Amino acid sequence: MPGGFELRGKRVLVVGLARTGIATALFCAARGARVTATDSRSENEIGEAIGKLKIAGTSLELGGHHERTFLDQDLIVPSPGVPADAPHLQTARAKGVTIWSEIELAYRFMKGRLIGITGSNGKTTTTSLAEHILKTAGMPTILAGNIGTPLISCVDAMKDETWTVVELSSFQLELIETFRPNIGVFLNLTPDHLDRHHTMQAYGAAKARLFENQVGDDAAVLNADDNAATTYAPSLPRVYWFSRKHRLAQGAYVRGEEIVFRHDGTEEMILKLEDIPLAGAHNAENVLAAVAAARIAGAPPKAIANGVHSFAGVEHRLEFVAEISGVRYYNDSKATNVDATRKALDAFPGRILIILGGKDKGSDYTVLQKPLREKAILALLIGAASEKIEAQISGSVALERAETLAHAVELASLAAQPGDVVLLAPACASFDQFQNYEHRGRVFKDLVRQLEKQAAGATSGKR
Ligand code: UMA
Repeated sequence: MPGGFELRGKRVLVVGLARTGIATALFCAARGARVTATDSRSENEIGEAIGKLKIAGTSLELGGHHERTFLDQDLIVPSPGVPADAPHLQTARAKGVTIWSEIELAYRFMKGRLIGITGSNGKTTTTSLAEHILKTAGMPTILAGNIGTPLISCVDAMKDETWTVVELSSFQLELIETFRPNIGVFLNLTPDHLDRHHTMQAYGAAKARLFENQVGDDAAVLNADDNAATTYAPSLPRVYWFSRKHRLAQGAYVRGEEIVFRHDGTEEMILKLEDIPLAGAHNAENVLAAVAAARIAGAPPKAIANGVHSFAGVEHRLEFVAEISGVRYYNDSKATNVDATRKALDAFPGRILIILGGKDKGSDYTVLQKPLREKAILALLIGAASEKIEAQISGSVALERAETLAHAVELASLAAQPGDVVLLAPACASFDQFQNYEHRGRVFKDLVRQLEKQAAGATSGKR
């Protein structure tokens, strides 16, 4: 499907050597490119992956970036975590050096068909669910992208009949050129990453590049209930919608107690709302989006219903961890922005002890005041953003500065009563205290499991 690209003999600079950069550097080296790999971290900080790069013959520039290295290239591939307007990239761009994100490079080597899913929230759940449905329907699938597996590392496994379902972030989409999903899904747009994109307009525009190269038979799927996202509907012949609130001419929506899909004037019943195994209204939207994408891809209604029904949910997304002495603990570490936290609060009837904080992304936490007042009984603040969050939510809920996640879990377990919910939904990035949100979620789960063991020990001791 894509236009291809000859890497042999090309000078390629890979910036940032974590998951994306390592995979990209190895991919380019294996195809005969002259690869330089650079990272602001030192060799010791990066760890053992450096050995693989050395074996692959990659030149290394570690502990910082030099402008000269950026100018002397045919192609630069910055990792998603490297700002697209970083000074060295700007200088290279001005000198005419091509700068692509890893998904653009991967796209040029891909086989099969592609479903791309973006949005501020729900991406991970929708991407995992859409892939699970297609697999249930017997279609060969690959799951990749922002969800944690760089797309480029999956290219060699793709065949002509493969459906690759890829979660896409604004950081990845802002540096594409020809990247074109056969089905593009835009879930919603709420404030996030404003420290990187600066304005909502720039953030929305980066995400909307999803539809930019679509043609002919390609399909765009958008959320009819999200005013911000609807403004990005492209002028394609095949635009589909999904909605919890409205009947649609084309797409997936809720009719009474059922989800239906309407296409070319025909309405098909897909599944009952009660068969959705995920909590929260936002998850109903994610299901509608995944149903629409899967149906457009050709999955039969029965297989879609089976796929939704058998979906076990996603780690770190409103993930149930344990019930200890009548208190339920949930890990929503993936709630890295204010809107995701609002939705997490929404998913429970009340009496929530919430853990908030981490690395601030320029967010406005005042919008949490109302849901905290209505749903939470205690907010435990951790990490670098504690002071700002405290200033912006004080008065809406009882607050306590816990500083660390371990202390927050301990305080929550002491304060909670049977029937309460302890929820990690921090509204912030994790990088001040953790490697990433997955690490934060795993640490939370370990802490809760320790509590569980202690509680079990105390109970058996009493016998
Ligand atoms: N670095 C530099 N120079 C810089 C900045 C960073 O060298 O100026 C280096 C860092 O020292 C580090 C590396 O770059 O070694 C980090 O790169 P990265 O943050 O892109 O890390 P990856 O492991 O490659 O993860 C990226 C995505 N990260 C981000 O978008 C911040 C992962 O999404 C994604 O899963 C992975 O690629 C595979 O595709 C994470 C994320 O937080 C989950 N995404 C955001 C979100 O979901 O909200 C968009």
